Amino acid sequence: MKNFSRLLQLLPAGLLVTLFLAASGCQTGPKGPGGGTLGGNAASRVYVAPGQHDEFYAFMSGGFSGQIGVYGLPSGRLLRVVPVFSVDPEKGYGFNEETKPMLNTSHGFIPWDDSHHPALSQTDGETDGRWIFINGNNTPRIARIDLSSFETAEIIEIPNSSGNHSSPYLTQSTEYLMAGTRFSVPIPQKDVALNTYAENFKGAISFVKVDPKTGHMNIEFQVLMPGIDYDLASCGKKVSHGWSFFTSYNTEMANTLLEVNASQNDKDFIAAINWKKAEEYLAQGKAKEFPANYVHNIYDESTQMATSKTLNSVKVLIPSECPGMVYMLPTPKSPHGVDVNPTGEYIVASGKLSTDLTAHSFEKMLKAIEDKAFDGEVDGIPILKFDAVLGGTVKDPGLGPLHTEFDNKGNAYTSFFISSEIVKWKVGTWEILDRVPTYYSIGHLMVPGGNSVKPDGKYVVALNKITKDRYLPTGPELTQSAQLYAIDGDKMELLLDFPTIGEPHYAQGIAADKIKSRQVQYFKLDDNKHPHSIKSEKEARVVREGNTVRVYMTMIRSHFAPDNIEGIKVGDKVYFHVTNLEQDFDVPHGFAVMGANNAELLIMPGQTETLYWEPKKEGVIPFYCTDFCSALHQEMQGYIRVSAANSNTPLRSWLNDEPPVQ
Ligand code: K7E
Ligand code: CUA
Repeated sequence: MKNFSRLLQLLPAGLLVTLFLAASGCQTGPKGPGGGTLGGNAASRVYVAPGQHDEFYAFMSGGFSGQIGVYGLPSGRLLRVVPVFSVDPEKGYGFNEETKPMLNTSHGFIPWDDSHHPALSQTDGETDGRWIFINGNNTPRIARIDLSSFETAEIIEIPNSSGNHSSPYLTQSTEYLMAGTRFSVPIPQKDVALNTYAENFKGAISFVKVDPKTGHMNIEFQVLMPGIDYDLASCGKKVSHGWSFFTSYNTEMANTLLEVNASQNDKDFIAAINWKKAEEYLAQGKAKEFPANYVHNIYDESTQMATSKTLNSVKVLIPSECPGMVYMLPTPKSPHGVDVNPTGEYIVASGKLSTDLTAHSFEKMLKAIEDKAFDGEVDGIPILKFDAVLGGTVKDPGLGPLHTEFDNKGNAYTSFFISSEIVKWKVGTWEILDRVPTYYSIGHLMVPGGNSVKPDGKYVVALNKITKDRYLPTGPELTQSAQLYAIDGDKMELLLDFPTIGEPHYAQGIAADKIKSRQVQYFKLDDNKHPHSIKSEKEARVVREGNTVRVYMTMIRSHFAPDNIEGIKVGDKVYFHVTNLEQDFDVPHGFAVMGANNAELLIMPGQTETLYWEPKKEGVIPFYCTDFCSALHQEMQGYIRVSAANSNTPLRSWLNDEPPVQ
């Protein structure tokens, strides 16, 4: 490591960047399992016997898959993929009429996003198992997933933002989610020359309020920041509750060749925002109304439908008009992650191109503010003196630090992308205690509860960027992967490699007991307020209004009602409103129609979903259940007769008892 840090001091920024790239191309680290360095009992420590449950849930972002992967720890078994920003034909998400509105935005229907940072809801700084939030990076959005059903319940678009990366980071009782913009843009948007960046571009940081009962989100206010890139965030806790911290890069305000032009300054900033102060200014009417255009989608569990609402203004606070609300903490060099330790005192920044890790002290920050220990200002925001806020430095820890998590014994774990390792160090003494290699090139890492006031001290998960030779090759791209390490001893120990869905960025972990007890086993039919639900086979029917046909259908082991339908015509607009009458745990039925330009429906017990279909040709079209639900699952099928547009085939439907033709 010593040699690396000498190198870092000597090299210009552009070359450092080359090192970053090289790290991803030519890893030849020591081998783990198979290479002989793994302790003999590792297998037994991750073994969860058949029929047993894992101890923790791990929620991993899917990155460019736009989903969340749910795994058990320590086994690494994939339990579920929750579709969030991306359509999922397996579950019909984004294909059925009920969930399509979830993906509405001010740009129209968007079937995909890039999701990085899951955040479990917290109460008094501890994870509470109610919801998990996650960002959509590309078209700025935040989603809320209900952890009693593992379904996406709400998505709100973030206006004036672009690259919703430093998001969502929540306060200790989930009062707010922070959402900082990665790209600065003109606010409000307008057509300007790109070389007018310095005068025209700004960065919006949004404060999304969360209703403590329902979890519903709304954009309470935004803070209009200088036009730099806000990379990651973290909220204060305990002593620092009321503040939030955002790393930034590109304080150079470059708009081209950032890998060189945004790596010039010796220090960038951590923006410290006093959101309680911001609330006061908001209450005093200091905010300005800015035009905005954003969409808010909510899934209603009782009607089982999502609806979208468009909003058109947002309240904006301007730091120069709100003294005491924002300060800048100079931080070496292009910091990526910022992480507040469990006591709330230290704000740890991972300067990607810095030789050392920097921890700011919250107490010293308050003192520096009081003493006006300023070193200039930017857009009216005071810049605090670096030495006045510095709490400590971890010397020469490794190369390319990205993120830090904490355990319950006052230790910190930092991921190093270039040197491809996890380094354990002591908060307060700043000494390095241990290091382990990761295969390969770790990004985020996660200790269950590791960003809360009460971390667990058993495991750390490395979320890796590349796997190279670790798995059977599968064409040009190998599986994405994670690695599990034990951290309950003095030395970290590699226990397990396991593949992941999409590219995992951040993850969250929580004791299984906090989630297990909350689970919905089925939806009560009596509570089903879907406007097109039916509660029994007797109500099954087909109704025509002009060329719109609605099929009211039920499903129960092992038949549909009706299962024979006649009188559908070419050019009709057909809606199958299908209700699963089962009232039992784990009995979904599927519904698929030959040639429908759509996905299947996968309907949970007590739920109603709708498939839209436009028949294009005369003939007979089969439909069937896609989920093997009973010994007679294969018999769960039916027929639809499609007649010519001008035919007079009467509209009829039946199950077993064919009605007479009128
Ligand atoms: Cu470091 Cu998007 Cu949090 Cu990935 S980010 S690694
Ligand atoms: Cu229902 Cu198979």
